[in-house]
Amino acid sequence: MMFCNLPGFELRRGLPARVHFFALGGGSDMHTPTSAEVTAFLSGHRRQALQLLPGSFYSTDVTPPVAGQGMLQCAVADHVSGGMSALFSVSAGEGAGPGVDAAAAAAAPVREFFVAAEPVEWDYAPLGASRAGGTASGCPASGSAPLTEEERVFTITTEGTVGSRYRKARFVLYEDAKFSKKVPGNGYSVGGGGGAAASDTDGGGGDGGLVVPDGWTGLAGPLLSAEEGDKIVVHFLNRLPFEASVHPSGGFVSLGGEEQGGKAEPAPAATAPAAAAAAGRRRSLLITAGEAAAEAAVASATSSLQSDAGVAPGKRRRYEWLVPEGSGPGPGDGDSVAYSYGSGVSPIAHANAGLVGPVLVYSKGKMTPPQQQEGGRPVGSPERPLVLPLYLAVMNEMGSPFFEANVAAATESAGLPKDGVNQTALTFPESNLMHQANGYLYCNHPGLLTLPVGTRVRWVVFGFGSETDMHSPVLAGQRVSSPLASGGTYTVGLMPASTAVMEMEATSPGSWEIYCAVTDHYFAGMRARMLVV
Ligand SMILES: [Cu+2]
Repeated sequence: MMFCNLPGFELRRGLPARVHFFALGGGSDMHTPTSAEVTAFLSGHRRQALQLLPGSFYSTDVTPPVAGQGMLQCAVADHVSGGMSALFSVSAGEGAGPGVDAAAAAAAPVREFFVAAEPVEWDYAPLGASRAGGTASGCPASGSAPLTEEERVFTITTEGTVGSRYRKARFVLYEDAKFSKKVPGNGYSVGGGGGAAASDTDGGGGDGGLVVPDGWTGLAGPLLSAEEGDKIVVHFLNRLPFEASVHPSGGFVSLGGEEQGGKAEPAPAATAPAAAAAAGRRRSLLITAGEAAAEAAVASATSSLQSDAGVAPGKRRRYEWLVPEGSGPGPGDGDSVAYSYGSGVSPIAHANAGLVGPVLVYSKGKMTPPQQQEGGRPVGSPERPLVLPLYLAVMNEMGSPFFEANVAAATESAGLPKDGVNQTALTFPESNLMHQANGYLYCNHPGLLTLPVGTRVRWVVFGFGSETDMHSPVLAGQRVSSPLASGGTYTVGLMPASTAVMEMEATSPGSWEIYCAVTDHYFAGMRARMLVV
């Protein structure tokens, strides 16, 4: 049944349940069943989403941490729109209250984050050229090449293409409740290069060539990291012209939250882009009646297990989640397991705008978040790897709340005639599908990620999107392992709303690409560059 019409799906708090998933069908039948309220346990791994292909069958164990109502859905965007969602209820069970142990929750260590959602004028290809291509020996690290005609479909504004500049939204990490000082690198490892700001390495300049440029992580939302049993507190400020929220997966238990109006900023003016966006969403090519209905269903099926209350423009809210036992890594996962978060108000549209980030949950005592790496051993060692995001998605700018405003802005900036960018042009839809890695195409990331041989990097890999969003991240030339890559493979399969941790050791000097091995994604620009020295 569709749109949460399935009756009678009931689980019990604290009682493991085995859920059997299977899929049939054709090429569009790739599915990623997921629920924000529970995590799946599969073959020793904790998973945010399962990855189902036609003919595949998985039996997973789930243990709901609290009583209430939850929602299971396929996270593939077109499937959310089509109604592939079901509600379930969790009963309290005998002799147990509906919630978590209040005393234990009160005593849990707190991991605190100050996150704002902000508009940003983004350029997917600020160099206007490609730094992609070549191999270890074939491409100088600083070299760039003109974009080809096929590549320019995504980067140049013409009568039939929007170009590489879009207004977007992103989650930005701040130092404190003043929301005035940004955390360097959006909270990821950053620095090196002999005196760059916020060097994480011992002794400042004595960093042996390590450079992690601030800004290299692009559009990736800040990493929320915690240990199993901790509390995550997010102080959220919405600087966007529309309602937004912070909504994590991972089976976290909402401990409440409150609106914080005291220091609210003036509401962002309902600018022309916002008004156009509101009007335009109903007219854009891929927003169908089905999607509107799905968004409404998602909004109305607010779960009682998870608080993802939306925050009005200019307002603040404190979210508080317990990371319950059972959200941490499984026995096959190593020290940490990845989840992701987005804006629950309109998950698809807001993800297309840019509101997505990862969560890393460590086993007890194993957390070494990058913002706490100082003194002691150098970062990038086996014990304390650099932590960097690898955010792969085909961002559909036609599904962004800023879509109409972006077309209007492109028309104006390119000095096109009155009719401007023609939305019926054959090239138009493709020109709005941005095959980005951390927010950039064709290795346009600022600076150059430079890693001395021996550096360890923990890549937190995540994505979202629709049926085209199956990705195979490759960290070329280096020693790579992942709990989710068995049998000696060097990549992990990444479907929409999936997450993975890939551990890398820089082993081979040269200029190498980080890319998606799906060929059309590769040629459309889903590539970044790293220099191993
Ligand atoms: Cu891909």
